[in-house]
Amino acid sequence: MYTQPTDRKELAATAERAPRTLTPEDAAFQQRIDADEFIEPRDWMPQAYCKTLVRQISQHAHSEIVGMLPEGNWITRAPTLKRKAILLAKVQDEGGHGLYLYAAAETLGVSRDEMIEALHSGKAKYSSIFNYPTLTWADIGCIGWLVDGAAIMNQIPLCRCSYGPYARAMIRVCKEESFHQRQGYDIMLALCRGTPEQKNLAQDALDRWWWPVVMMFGPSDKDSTHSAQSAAWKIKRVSNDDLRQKFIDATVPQADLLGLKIPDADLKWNARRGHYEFGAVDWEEFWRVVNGDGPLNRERLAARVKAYEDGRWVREAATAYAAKRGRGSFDPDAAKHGRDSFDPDVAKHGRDSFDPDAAKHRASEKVA
Ligand code: FAQ
Repeated sequence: MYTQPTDRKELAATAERAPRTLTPEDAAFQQRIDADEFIEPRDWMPQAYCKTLVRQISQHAHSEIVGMLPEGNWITRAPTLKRKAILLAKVQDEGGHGLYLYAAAETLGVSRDEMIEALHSGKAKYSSIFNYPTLTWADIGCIGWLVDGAAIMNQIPLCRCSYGPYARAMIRVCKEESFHQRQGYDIMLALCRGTPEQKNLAQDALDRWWWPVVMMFGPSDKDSTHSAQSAAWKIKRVSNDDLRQKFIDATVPQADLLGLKIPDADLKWNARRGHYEFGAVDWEEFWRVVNGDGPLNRERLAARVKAYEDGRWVREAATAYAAKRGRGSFDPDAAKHGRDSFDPDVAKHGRDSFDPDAAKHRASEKVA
């Protein structure tokens, strides 16, 4: 789907050292941005633009993949078969989002291995929200309702971001997130219409998730290091604080409908501003979690590293198979276009040596 221009290989590494004087290329690039043109992988771009995108898109991809863990924790314990099937599909969707995003970042010349290494070594960030535990089934409702709700609020403007592959990936992601948000709200609705114990579970989950979700939008605009430049490049179309406000304005009526109380004593409608006022965010907690010391940071990273190690044999087998077929490495593009599509019969019985006996046996299996 995406090409990988090799001349970008060094861009991310050298961007910070690049002089910040405005060259004619920089000016022409900014004109394209100002004219709302999409920037495509083979187009000229400033090194710092490339580096910012690699940072943001890869962190976004890591968030999707790490984000599978808290909900994955409940697949075996979903209360009904229907809820289990829905949750399985949702968690699988998040894995898919991670893959679109890694592919979008690869168009900038960074490899999947480099990105995964940065995640596993703790160098790359992922969203703070996924370092909190899922203690009850109501937490799964809150993740869909609030975490996916916040993710959509942040990602809809990204559908118009200036980098084409990222913007296009976001369109599909947002459609799926919108379904995820509704399924979360549906869980909350069922709990709030249930027994008093069920409603208490819903309130308890909201009490624990509300502030971490409010923090998800990132530091306040005055403390945000990347916002000004990202806005100038139209990577960011709406600021962290504006998105946070939009999210709170949209979510308070939803909580009212559920009959739940948002855990913020300072929350009140300001008719003059047309917005809700809200209490102070605990930024110390935010930075503690971002910097690796949240409730489950270590467990989340350890789970990702283990999954990577457990899957090593699959990658090795795919590479060995590709080498046997005359290529050095597994080519996902070829696999997608069916040139080497997986054939379970061949995998089971081996293509290279024809064994008439085995063939006869297979035929009789089919007849029986
Ligand atoms: N967590 O200068 P800014 C989802 C870092 S997807 C951790 O404002 P920027 C789907 C930031 O990286 C959720 N770190 O940065 C799902 C920077 O550090 P750096 C993820 C954070 O980039 C649902 C530093 O603070 N979504 O939930 C966070 O301009 C359910 C300074 O901040 C995206 O990634 C944080 N919350 O704005 C999956 C969307 N906030 O890199 C499963 C794309 C900030 O200099 C289940 N990303 N930091 O070391 C963005 O829109 C932006 O990157 C922001 C941050 C808005 C997150």
